[in-house]
Amino acid sequence: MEPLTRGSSLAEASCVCLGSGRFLRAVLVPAVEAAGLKSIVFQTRGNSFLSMMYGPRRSKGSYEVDTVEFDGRTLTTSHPIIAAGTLGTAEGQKAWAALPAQLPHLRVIGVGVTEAGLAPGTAAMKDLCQFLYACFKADIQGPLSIINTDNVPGNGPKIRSFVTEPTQLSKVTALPETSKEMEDFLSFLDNKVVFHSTMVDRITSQRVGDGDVPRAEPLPTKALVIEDLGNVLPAALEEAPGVVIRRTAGEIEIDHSLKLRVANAIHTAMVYCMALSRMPDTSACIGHPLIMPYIQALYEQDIVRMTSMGIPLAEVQSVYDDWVRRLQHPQFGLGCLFVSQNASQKLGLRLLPTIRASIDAVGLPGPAFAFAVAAMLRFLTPCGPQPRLAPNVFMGSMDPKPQAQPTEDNPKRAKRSNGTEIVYVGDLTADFEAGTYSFRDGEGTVPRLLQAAQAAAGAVGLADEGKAGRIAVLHSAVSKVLSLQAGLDSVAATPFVSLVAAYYVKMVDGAPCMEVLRPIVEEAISMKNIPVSAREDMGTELMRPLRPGEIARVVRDEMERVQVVDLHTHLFPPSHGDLMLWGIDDLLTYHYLIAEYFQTAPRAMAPASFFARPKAFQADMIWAALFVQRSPLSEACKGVLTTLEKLGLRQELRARDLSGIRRWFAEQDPDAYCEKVFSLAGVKYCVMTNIPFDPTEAKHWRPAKKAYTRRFRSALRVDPLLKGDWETVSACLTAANYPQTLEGARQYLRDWAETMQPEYLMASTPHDFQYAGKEGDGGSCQSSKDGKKGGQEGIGQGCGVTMIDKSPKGAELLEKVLIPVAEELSLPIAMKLGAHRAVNPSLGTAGDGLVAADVGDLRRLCTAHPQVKFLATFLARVSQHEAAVLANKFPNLHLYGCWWYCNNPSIIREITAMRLEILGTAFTAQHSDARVLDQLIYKWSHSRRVIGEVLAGEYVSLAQTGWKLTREEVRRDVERLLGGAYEEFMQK
Ligand code: FIX
Ligand code: ZN
Repeated sequence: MEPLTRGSSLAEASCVCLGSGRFLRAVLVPAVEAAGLKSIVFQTRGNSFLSMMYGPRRSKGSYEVDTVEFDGRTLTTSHPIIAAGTLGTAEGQKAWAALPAQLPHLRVIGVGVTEAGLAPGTAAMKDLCQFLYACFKADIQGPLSIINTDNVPGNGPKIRSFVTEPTQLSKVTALPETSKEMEDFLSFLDNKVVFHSTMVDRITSQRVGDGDVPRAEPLPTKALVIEDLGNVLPAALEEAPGVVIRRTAGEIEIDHSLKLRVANAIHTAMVYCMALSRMPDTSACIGHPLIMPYIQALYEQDIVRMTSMGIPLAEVQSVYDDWVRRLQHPQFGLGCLFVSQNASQKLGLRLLPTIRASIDAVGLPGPAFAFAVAAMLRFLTPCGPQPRLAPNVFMGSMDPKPQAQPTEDNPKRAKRSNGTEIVYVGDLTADFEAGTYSFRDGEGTVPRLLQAAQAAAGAVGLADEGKAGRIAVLHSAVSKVLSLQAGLDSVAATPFVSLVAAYYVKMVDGAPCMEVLRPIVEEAISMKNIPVSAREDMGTELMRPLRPGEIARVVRDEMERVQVVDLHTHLFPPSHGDLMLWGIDDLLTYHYLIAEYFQTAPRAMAPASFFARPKAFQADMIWAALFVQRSPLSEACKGVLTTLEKLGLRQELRARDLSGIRRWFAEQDPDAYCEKVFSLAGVKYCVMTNIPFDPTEAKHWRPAKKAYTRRFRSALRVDPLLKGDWETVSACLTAANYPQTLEGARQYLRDWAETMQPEYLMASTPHDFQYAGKEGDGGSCQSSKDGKKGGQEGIGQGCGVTMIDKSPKGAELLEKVLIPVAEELSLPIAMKLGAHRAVNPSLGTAGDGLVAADVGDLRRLCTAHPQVKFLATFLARVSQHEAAVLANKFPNLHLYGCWWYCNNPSIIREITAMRLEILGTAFTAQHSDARVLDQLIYKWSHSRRVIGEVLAGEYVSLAQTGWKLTREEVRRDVERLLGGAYEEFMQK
């Protein structure tokens, strides 16, 4: 053995590692290195590590570790060590025994030998004992800390007992010569050596193509917890990243319980339903519409109850937050079937403590927890023919594949299938295509019990009269399993067992487990189901006065957490086929970017020829001009970057790889992707813009209304009315057999409102719009086109039914069609004021500009119609102040959002601050106006950040007056600003 770098000496080492496995290399050595300690690493068998360090690839005495960040970037770090050795050769053994005599500064002995090595009489324990004896002989003063990285609770005392047990001692090669020496050695172990208990945690695999380099997730908050009751560890170790030192007895047990009951339990609760739904890997939870809210419900309804053990909520919450983040690392998912092993045992270890805590506290754990147990039992139910397999191995079958067929409406939808049988561990296999898996569960007691119950239930029959009998048979099997495996046979547990049985029966009777889960999640989302006591636990934290220094962080958290209502978008659900815009080409051809492109486009690229080309061509042009030849600095460009980055496409973005980005989008299924976007963007629901005058859209409503998810609500858009575009209106009336009268137009709106069930009626005003007030109120309607007095001009009989012989103007149609219908149907009118359409007509939508609208129009409307509610947003920055003052005067007016040219961070900042100062929280801070689904991701992420910064600033100035604020109040205000105030206004 020789030092790896010239000029260094073995004597510099203060840490020796027995083993060279991933935890030692990716956790312990970097930790002691951060504390300024140098290490020697001995592998227990073979010589791969040794030859890497000394062989031709020898790289200045360091080995590498790859850390894959959450955004996909890989960070490679080098870790210098003093020397490396192996216990796999006689020579290495000798070097090992001779080492302590050369290490005057030895303080830490790392032991990483796998769980099997942690037993009495193993080679590893012998080697450790040998080494400690050599330390004793060398009179090392210590204290010596044994730090094990094998993650076995109570590992410190366990290793101590293995090392000191007599048979072990008798194996030490250089036996203590006399019994006196043996006594001295034992007292050395007692006095100079501390066997610390530890907990280690970092998911680590290996670099692709180079098994010698560990590839790890970012350091978790508690990568290495060490119990140090006697305070003997080198002090600097406490500062090392990922290291937590516990100095009070019992603390590390709490760390273990937290890991079991939060992280491990969540893994167990998710993998069975995921595997049954044919998801091979836990990372499929990322953006999944049901799995992530399910996890949240498990936590909020039950897991959080760890506070009853005296653990502060903040601690439980931080373990949960850390785990949820790690779970969503796209590159460190674990095989669902791999995690599913030893189900019954895990039921006892990971789920039972929480089930008991909830039963004790409120009598019944939440439905999500009952579902978790039911899904596990469904997984453990042998299904279909049972071929001859190894003893205690059974076959199960997954849920049927969802029936999503490509439709004409949705050509982008494509299904791929390439499943084959895989070995997921040892002799167990799965075929995600065929939907089968083999599994083992201890001695097979539970699967056999469930199998027998299935057979008995089958014999009772599926007929109606047999149904109750079947249910009783299955119910009693579930109850037996839970009493056998989890001791859940008390009277107190009965309601829980019944709930598990109810879900289980549904699943074995054919309901896919995701369908059983869906209503549970929906109910949890609506928060109805969170038990009162859990709310109380959380309440303590929510109601604690915040320190000024915490405000910014709490506001940021709450801003991230809130599910927003997006009250105006141009989005459509997947059921609307091509009307749903999504994906990279739609993102790049957003009209904001088209306008930006034409600012500098070559003369040869005339708008007409640009628009005549396919969308992909247009996207290529824009990509090249705005993202390759220039830096994408504008808000619209940055939006594309944020969106792609949040979708996990950072690598492609960095490589400016448009084809790679396109490939990624081509693989997405529109329905699943749509849910993913809503969940990534944190949008509860959005309001669409539904235009009955547009035939391509109208066909999705009539004759049969398309069904769409709770994510989409409708708004009935009537711009042609305010524009005074009687030509369009009357063409639509004629086509649909309505008379060309004002009453015809009103009936047309009533009928469409009946069809669309809109949230509100909506219109943007033309740039020359003028509204003078209500007839008879001293005001009059004026024409939108020529500014002449409107009144009854152009209409046969005012609001009557006579045919119209001249075109009515915009303000008149507002007054005589829109307002009466809004009043009659109690629908608010949403106004968008300040657009100047077609400033450059050749650019289409991209050619719309802005004017400073007359805020007085809105004032006159609010005055003239106090019984009608108006939602309003202005496009020009100059209008914002006057509008805020107006909203302060009229309870029937609600301001919303920073629209279009105001949707830039600098202007959002200014408008939001001004609105908060004038209106408090009685307004809606933002709407996205997204036209392309994916834009929800960036528009909301950017806005959350800016609005949060402004709000935090306002709170800090509140705090300066001595005003105490709680997280609950911050949460209430944030919810109000991003949807709550709108919903309150709508309820008014
Ligand atoms: O009138 C509107 O709803 C505007 O939002 C649109 O006309 C505009 O094109 C837009 O998309 C702005 O964001
Ligand atoms: Zn819009």
